[in-house]
Amino acid sequence: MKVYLDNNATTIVDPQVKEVMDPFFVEKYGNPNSLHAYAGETHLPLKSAMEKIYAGIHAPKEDSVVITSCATESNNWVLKSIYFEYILTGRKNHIIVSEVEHPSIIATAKFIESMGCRVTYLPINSEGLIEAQSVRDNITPKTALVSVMWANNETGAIFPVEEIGEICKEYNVPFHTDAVQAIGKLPVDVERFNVDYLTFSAHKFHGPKGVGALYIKKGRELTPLLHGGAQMGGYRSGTLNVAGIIGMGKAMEQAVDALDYEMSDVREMRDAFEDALLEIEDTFVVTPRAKRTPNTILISFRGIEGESMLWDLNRAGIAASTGSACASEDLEANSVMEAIGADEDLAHTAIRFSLSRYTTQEELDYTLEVVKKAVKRLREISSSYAYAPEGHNTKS
Ligand code: C6P
Repeated sequence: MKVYLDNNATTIVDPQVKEVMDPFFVEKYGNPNSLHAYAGETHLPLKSAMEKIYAGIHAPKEDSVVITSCATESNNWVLKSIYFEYILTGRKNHIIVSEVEHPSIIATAKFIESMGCRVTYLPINSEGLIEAQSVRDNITPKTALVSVMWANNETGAIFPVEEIGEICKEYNVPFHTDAVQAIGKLPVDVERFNVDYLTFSAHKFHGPKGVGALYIKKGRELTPLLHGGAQMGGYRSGTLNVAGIIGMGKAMEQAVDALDYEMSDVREMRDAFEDALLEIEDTFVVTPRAKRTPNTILISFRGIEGESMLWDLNRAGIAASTGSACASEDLEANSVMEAIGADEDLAHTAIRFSLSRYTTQEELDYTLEVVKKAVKRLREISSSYAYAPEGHNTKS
């Protein structure tokens, strides 16, 4: 059996998404900016895709949604533009981010920090959550941006974007949120949440890879990312990724349609699976369920290196991760576990299971059995875990 439980890293492309993209490779391959019929046949499908994307995040028509190549690009763009617009010009000197943002924010923040910007990294509490008050406490008249993710990719923790949006509005500080892990899992509404910039990426909600986006509220201008032929309103020049945009539009429409299923059925399956995992002795989950996206579990099995568990799972055909896919190869401790101050042993034991609307009960039942066997086997050979088969195990 093959089971895919790494949906926070990427998702299967929905077959209907692939179907709407297909004609735009070999049949309808015109450049939308040309002046002939090949171009013309891309115009309506592109318009309709963009309408679906706007509707999915409740973006008013007068605002901009610029299609990028991925969320990493969108995140880099916001922070570097803020640097160009505010820091370099000396108008402001400070930004605020959370300490558990995706590396595309953290590494960019560190880069602009090295160029003279002051950066506040907001800590998470013991439940892996940010307190909105910490944003208020750190805003100064020189703050040029607050960037706090909508939901964390490792724990699924949902951050208080509504309150943060309110605070930023009160102080007139631009608010950016990385909503990569929120689209299709939580209701996303840029107006209600007072968001100025919002990042997302199609491959996290059953769309194609290589297509991301940045929402920009009217009046919150950004430095163009790519100067050139003035596509995408002059923000990001370059021939449009026609098939990708059309795929993202369809994926967004489906994400909106499937939201109730995700928030009820996927959540129920996740909760039952998590209950069963927690029956295994010495297992820990950091963030309370009600404060998490419906599909995510970050769980620690004391005494078991995350990578060893992944090895056993992989041999049984199950795909999971030890955290963020882009940090999985370095064998470092899970970054969120470290940030909450988990002890060194526990920080190395985290496994992330992330479900999707394609996950079945049968797959979860099978995974549970494999996990139980792996825990038994790995604890028997663990040097940091004293294992007693009768259940009298003691913590190291
Ligand atoms: N997180 C994970 O395993 P790209 O690939 O550039 O479209 O997305 C980057 C990105 C940005 N923000 C968040 C919150 C993300 O979760 C990701 C991707 C994957 O958690 C791969 S590292």
